[in-house]
Amino acid sequence: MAMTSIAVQPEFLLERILSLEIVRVTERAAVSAARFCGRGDEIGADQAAVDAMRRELGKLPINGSIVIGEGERDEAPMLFIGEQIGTGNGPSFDIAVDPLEGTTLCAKNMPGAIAVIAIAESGTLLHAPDVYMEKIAIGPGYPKSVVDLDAPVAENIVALAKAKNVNAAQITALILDRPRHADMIAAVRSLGAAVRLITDGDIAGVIDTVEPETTGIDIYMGIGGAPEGVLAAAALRCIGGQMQCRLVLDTPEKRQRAAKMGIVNLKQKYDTSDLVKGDCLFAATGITSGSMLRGVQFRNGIIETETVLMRSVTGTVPRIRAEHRQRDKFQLD
Ligand code: VTB
Repeated sequence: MAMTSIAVQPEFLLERILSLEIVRVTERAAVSAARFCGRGDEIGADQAAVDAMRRELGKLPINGSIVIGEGERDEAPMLFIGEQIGTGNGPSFDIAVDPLEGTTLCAKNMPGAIAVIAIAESGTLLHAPDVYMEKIAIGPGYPKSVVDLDAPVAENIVALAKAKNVNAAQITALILDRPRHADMIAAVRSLGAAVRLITDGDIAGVIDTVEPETTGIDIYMGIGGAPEGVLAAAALRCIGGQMQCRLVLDTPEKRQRAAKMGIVNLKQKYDTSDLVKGDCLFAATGITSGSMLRGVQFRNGIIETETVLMRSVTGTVPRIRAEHRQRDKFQLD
């Protein structure tokens, strides 16, 4: 399909055409991974999601470059950082993917596994190595920098409560349940504030801060994966909210990898617009049902998916619940 045959002005290409295309990409990955839900096979689930996503991405009429993927070239055969993707016939885009965010959630059939993608103008996504990242995120409507990645935890909670016009005890922080966060969790609780712990899935965790009335989450804090950080930033770029991050480059080897990817200031504190510098699209399809998305349902020959799509240009967030009757298109065995 030649892009020129479609009557859309070039400036709307990203938004109008690719938005539906990327829904298909995450749907396919989610359905393929969903067949592994609860089977205890993390590797099989991930491979299925990667294969399906790679197959669909290959059909897109773009010059895509994987900026956030399955890993660095030497460790990932598919969707590795730097891989060129798409038909090669069309506009250039940076692509960030996490075909199966929450591999363990899927293998154990626990809530919140999702298939995720973000597409942005070429050269606008941070090329982050697959290392840890310190993160702090809050929803929209607060003054800029009301919380700060480098401020003490208690100070951030108190500042956020003040800006929200509530007591610190009414704040809920979402934190990955890891030993490395023990002090952070204690600091939040020492103010009487609540912590909601998650075992995995901090892309959804960051997104949860955008609608505190619905999710009950005011702030996300802690150390998670850098790839997940860039993907979460793409979502916030579309739907609002603030995020600050810093790569954790605690060994010479990691610093070298970061430098190789063009990161000059290894201690840089990034905000959303440093991680995603231009317009972007973000899509996520549920694999297992979670707070954000319903998981894939297989019933009576119909496969049901739910996808959330976000566009930075308009801030529009369609939710697409699809009933798929043509099972063949998923190439399931
Ligand atoms: C988080 C979480 C992911 O990795 O980024 C986490 O969002 C960080 O790594 O779902 P550790 O598990 O090593 O703490 C995931 O759990 C994916 O593996």
